[in-house]
Amino acid sequence: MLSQSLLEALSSAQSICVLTGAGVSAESGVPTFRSAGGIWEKFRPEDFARFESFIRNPELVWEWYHYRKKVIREVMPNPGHIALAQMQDLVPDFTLVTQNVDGLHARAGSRNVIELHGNITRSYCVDCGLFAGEEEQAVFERTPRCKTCGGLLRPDVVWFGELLPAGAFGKAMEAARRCDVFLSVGTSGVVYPAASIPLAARSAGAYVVEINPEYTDLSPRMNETILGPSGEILPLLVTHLTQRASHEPT
Ligand code: BJW
Ligand code: ZN
Repeated sequence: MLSQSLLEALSSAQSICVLTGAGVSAESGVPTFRSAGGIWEKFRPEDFARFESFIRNPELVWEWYHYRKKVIREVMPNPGHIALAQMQDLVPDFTLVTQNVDGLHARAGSRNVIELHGNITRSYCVDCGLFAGEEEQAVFERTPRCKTCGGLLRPDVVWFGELLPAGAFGKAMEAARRCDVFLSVGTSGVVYPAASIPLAARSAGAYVVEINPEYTDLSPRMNETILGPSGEILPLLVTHLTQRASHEPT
C-alpha cells in the first residue's frame, strides 16, 4: 500500500512535519469547507469567513458558529487524529500544524499543535480584545457580548484578509524547512499562506507526501499523492514507524 520511496524515507526520518486540513476531521463527521454538497456550498468560505460579513450580520455569522461548535462538541477524534498523536512519540522531532479550528488533534492527545487558523472554542471581544471566560462561552447567547465592555464577541478564528496568530506561520515554516518527511493531509491546498508550507518543505529537500481521497492543486508539486482517507492511511504510517522503533538499538 505504501510506496518503497515513502517506506525508505520514513525508515531514516529524524524529523517529520504534518499539515492537516478539514479532511482529517471528515471521518469524525465534521463537514469540510469545499466538498460538493456540503453546507459551505451555501455559505462560501471566501464570502462568509470575513470580518466585514460578521460586522454586517453578526447574528447570522454567530448562528453558523453556534451550529459548528455544537457539531464539534458532539464528535470524537478519528483514527487519523489518533495516528498523528501516536506519531509524535515515534520520531525525535515532530511538528503538527493544522488549519483546523476544531481542537480534535489536542483531544486525540497531540501536544503543541500549531493552529494556523485559531480555535472555534474560544471567543474574544472585537472592541477591547479580551477573551471570554469559560462561563461566558458556555452560556448560549445568539450574539454574545463582552462582559467587560459590552462589545461584540467573535470566534477566535482567522478570517480572510486577517493575519495568522503571531509566530504560528514562522514556526510552521521552520519545521517544514528542517523536516525529512512532510505530510499534507486532508487539505485542498487553496488557502494561503498555509498552502505554501508543503512547498517550502519540498524546496528544502523533504520527501513531501499528500494524503487525500482526491487530487488537489498541490498534487503536481508533491513527491507523491496517496489517494485515500486519512483515517486509513495514517495508521499505516504509524505501523511502519513503530516497527522501525522496535528495531532500533537500545
Ligand atoms: C479528505 C477526506 C478524508 C475529504 N481524508 N482528506 C496568496 C495567493 C492567493 C491568495 C492569497 C495569498 N496569500 C493570502 C491570500 C488571501 C487568502 C487566500 O488564501 N485566498 C485564497 C482562497 C484565494 N488568505 C488569507 O486571507 C489568510 N490571511 C493572510 O494571508 O493574511 C495576510 C494578509 C492580511 C491582510 C492582507 C493581505 C494579506 C487567512 C486565511 C484564513 C482562512 N480561514 C478559513 C476559515 C477559518 C474559520 C472557520 O473555520 O470558520 O480557514 S477558510 C477555510 O479554508 C478554513 C480552512 O482552514 C481553510 C482551508 O481549507 P481546508 O482545510 O483545505 O478544507 P477544504 O474543504 O478546502 O478541503 C478539504 C480536503 O479534504 C479536500 O481536498 C478533500 O478531498 C479532503 N478530504 N475527506 C483525507 N477522509
Ligand atoms: Zn470588551
